Amino acid sequence: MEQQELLQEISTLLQKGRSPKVKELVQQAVDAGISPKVILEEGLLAGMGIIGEKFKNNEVFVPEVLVAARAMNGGVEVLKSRLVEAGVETKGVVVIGTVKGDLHDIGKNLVKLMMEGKGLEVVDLGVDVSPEAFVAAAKEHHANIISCSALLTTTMGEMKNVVDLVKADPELAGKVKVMVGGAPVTEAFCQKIGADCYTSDAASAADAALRFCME
Ligand code: B1M
Repeated sequence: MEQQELLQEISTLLQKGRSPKVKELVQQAVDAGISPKVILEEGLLAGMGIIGEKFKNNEVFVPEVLVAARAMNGGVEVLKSRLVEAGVETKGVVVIGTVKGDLHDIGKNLVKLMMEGKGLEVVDLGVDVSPEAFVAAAKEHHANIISCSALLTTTMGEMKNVVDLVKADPELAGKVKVMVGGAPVTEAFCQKIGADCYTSDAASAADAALRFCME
């Protein structure tokens, strides 16, 4: 199969939620020498983008989106070791999670992967994480950064609660940076809530986190 055809097939099968087949084709693409970044962006994320549009237009519903998400995670799993450089020493600690009330975790998982690839230790709190849990974990793990993901306009406000709790805490204020991201989040929103950094994608989130840890 040609490179473009293979990437197209990965996107199509992801949309159909065919997880084992997606994994198989991602492996085939890796073996064919296609870069993991291209496989991620032009195969997996392209397919997820189409599902997102169809979801918005009520052409597909939650069950279809869920199986597509599972296939996306399956594909990312195959790419994982190639996106993460092996054996890099820890350069800082990041506590990451999807905010309270929000169950979307694909973007958050990508951010985690990219940060690990930069040699950062990432403590993943999962989804539906309360501001208190972010703060408690940052203290427990002596984190440099709290990284919050939100995919819903109804949950992104939780990021302000995280920022406010950090600022009110003498142990964390001025020491722990709060980074925010996710589809509805913007630079303007980041500034409005007083967070330290917004990035639009996982790779730039990892670059920014590393910069903070090197300061
Ligand atoms: Co949901 N969902 N969903 N969903 N879902 C969206 C977000 C939506 C935009 C779809 C739509 O209507 N077009 C819409 C939100 C509308 C809004 O708020 N304005 C929506 C809705 C409405 C819902 C439900 C309410 C649906 C319902 O039940 N009626 C429900 C809510 C559940 C809840 O959270 N409480 C729901 C449920 C679900 C599923 C469970 C079915 C599934 C999630 C499965 C999972 O994550 N394990 C799902 C999915 C998959 C989506 C879409 C289709 C895809 C999201 C995704 O994974 N994208 C999404 C539509 C869309 O976004 N086009 C949609 C791929 C991912 C890589 O992108 O997460 O944006 P993203 O991450 C990017 C960047 O944003 C950035 O890096 C990544 C790329 O490099 N980034 C960060 C992310 N986090 C970061 C953190 C950082 C930095 C960068 O920190 C520093």
